[in-house]
Amino acid sequence: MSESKEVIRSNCPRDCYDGCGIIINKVDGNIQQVLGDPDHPVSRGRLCSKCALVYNGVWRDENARLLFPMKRVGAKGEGKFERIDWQEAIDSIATRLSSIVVEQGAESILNTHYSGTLSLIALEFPMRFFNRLGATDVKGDTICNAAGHVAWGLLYGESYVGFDPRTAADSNCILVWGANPSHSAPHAHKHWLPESPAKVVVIDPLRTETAKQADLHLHLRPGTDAALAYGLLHVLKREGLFDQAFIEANTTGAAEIDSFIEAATPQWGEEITGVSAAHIEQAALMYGAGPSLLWAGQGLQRQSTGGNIMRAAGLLPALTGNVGKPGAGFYYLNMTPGVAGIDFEALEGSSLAQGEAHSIGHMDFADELSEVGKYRALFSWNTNPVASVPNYKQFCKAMQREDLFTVAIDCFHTDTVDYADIVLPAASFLEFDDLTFSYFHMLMGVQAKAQEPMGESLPNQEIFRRLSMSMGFEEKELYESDETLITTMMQQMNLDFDFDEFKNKGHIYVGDEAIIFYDDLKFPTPSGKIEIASVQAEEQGLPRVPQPWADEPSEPGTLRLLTPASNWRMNDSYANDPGIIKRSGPASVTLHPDDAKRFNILENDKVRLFNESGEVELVAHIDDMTLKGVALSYKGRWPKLDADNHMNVLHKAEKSDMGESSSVHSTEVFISLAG
Ligand SMILES: Nc1nc2c(c(=O)[nH]1)N[C@H]1C(S)=C(S)[C@@H](COP(=O)(O)OP(=O)(O)OC[C@H]3O[C@@H](n4cnc5c(=O)[nH]c(N)nc54)[C@H](O)[C@@H]3O)O[C@H]1N2
Ligand SMILES: Nc1nc2c(c(=O)[nH]1)N[C@H]1C(S)=C(S)[C@@H](COP(=O)(O)OP(=O)(O)OC[C@H]3O[C@@H](n4cnc5c(=O)[nH]c(N)nc54)[C@H](O)[C@@H]3O)O[C@H]1N2
Ligand SMILES: [Mo]
Repeated sequence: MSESKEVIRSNCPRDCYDGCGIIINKVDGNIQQVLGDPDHPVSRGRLCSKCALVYNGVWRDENARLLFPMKRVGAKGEGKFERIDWQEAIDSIATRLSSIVVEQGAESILNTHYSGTLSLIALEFPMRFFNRLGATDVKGDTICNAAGHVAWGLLYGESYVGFDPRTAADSNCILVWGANPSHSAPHAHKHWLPESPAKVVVIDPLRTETAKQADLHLHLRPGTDAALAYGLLHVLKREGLFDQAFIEANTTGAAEIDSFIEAATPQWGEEITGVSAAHIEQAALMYGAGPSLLWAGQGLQRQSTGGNIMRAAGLLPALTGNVGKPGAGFYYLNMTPGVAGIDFEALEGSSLAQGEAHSIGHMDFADELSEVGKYRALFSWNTNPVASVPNYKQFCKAMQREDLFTVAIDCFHTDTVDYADIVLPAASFLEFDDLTFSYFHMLMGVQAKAQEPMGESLPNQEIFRRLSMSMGFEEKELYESDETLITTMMQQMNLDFDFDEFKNKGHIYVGDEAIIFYDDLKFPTPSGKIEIASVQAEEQGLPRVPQPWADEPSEPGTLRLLTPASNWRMNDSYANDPGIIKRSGPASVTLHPDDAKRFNILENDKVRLFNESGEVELVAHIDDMTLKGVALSYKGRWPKLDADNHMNVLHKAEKSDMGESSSVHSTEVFISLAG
């Protein structure tokens, strides 16, 4: 009998800049392989190493996936559950929520969610339920990028559109500042950067693979970026590379930073940042040659003064006129669906909100949860907070409270699931139709259903339709079907074909040509200009202009611990895959050879990292890709797979200067040999 073969096009919905096109090969109705789509401009036939492993590994492994609703039968955190049926699960949640609403109000129900999947319906539709309920939102961006958004909001008026990467063809210089595409955007590292005619400058305390591939790497001391920005501006101004006409027409308050620029000589910059004066000169000339692009990474602002750093880095395009023309611009995040016309407010049902909206930030999450009686229920979906939030020890303790009714929705049996009273199994991106996007490239794609949901798992949106029903909610938006939602979004995007045709295409570009953002030189700030001096900032108790600040070097006995994106894990989503576990090895910390010598540490020694929050034991690696005084350990491991030796034990939950956001890369630790 001949085999029946089928090829399905889809797109990767992970929280990654790339947004790859995917091919799913089916034989006799079963998925054989998940590969990169050869016709997709980003993936070009290959997935990154991690996705190639897990999409052919744990994501399709029935033994690893959550298959049925369950209720807790052991202690919280123990991870012992018993299968129940969907109706019982949904009804028991609805009954409990309803009585909490009556007794204490819906704001005593916490909703934590983030970017486990970025497919639009599974990402946004559940918010209709929580808006209708009136739950307290744990603001997702405070774990990731809120400081940068606030900072560039003050400067440019917004930070949700940057440059269109297609414009790199017209660029002379790309400045990658505090991003590590070799891990966090592997295809941009492999294709987009090398293929652009532009010179590449990387600013990072680590000699990342992207830094190695660059024309110039500024190996700066962490937290000194604002000072470096002023050092670069000093050279640019001295060399006549400021665009005075642009500054006069399109910015406010430039004169107010003159004295800072004047004082920031390359020699001063070298002393403060550790980058040689010669490299500061060279980088400024490369950027100043223009047109130039600035890619500000999310690692850049995960600092105690991350907001000020982002504002200072953002001065470069403003003062050199690298805005609103081909090959020029600034980028932090592209809300591509918004550019394409999709109405986010409608998708997440903002109009269903009940009364005043309540929210807390991630840096307060553990404290808030520890306050007995304040919150009575916690929902966790599209996120695994036990593995990702600061103050790990305190957070786990709070999660053990018997009076906190906890519901976890995930595809896998994560550490967070272990603490749930009710566990609901989520269908994966291979198992339902949706739309996807890249937050870098101007690409929208389909997510195509390639198999039935595993076990009894359901897409997020269907879970919340059922919950709405059981709660007796009547608003019709809570019950809209996936078909209707997709049709509506495609209409908003003005597409002249249907979803079947979209599935054939796989993806579309928004705009036939590179979009030049801000070509009208209008900025959504109060003055309509780029606000170098900001009254809004002053009103928020922030400096009126970006300051040339730099963090003090670490105390002699301590190291600054950076925990950025790993090439093997997607946040904490892939940490349970056997192939990933094998390749990424045991939890380790990378130290500079001088630090290894200073603390008498040899390669592969077991070391103890500690601070007032706690301690962890890791294997030491020695490599001069870090700087003296800087330790590196990649994020995203599951605590339970590493005997609780988790980085976020050491992360104290201190807020950055803006947006109540994470300052995780400002963590200081002591080190000693273990045992
Ligand atoms: N030390 C340190 N900690 C950090 C960071 C750091 O740099 N250093 N970075 C922070 C950053 S930037 C972020 S964004 C956070 C991310 O932290 P998390 O939000 O915890 O990370 P994700 O891997 O995105 O978690 C997503 C979870 O969603 C699940 N999931 C996937 N698809 C679906 C679905 O369709 N439905 C449901 N219900 N679940 C699904 C996955 O299985 C996974 O368990 O971590 C933060 N934590
Ligand atoms: N493979 C993989 N890809 C991912 C993720 C993942 O976990 N794994 N996570 C996704 C998510 S949620 C996010 S938010 C993005 C994050 O991806 P990026 O935007 O690349 O941010 P990070 O990985 O946090 O950090 C990037 C770089 O910032 C550097 N950095 C740290 N401190 C400083 C500093 O003081 N100054 C400067 N200039 N640089 C500094 C780090 O050394 C690191 O190399 O990646 C996404 N893509
Ligand atoms: Mo993130």
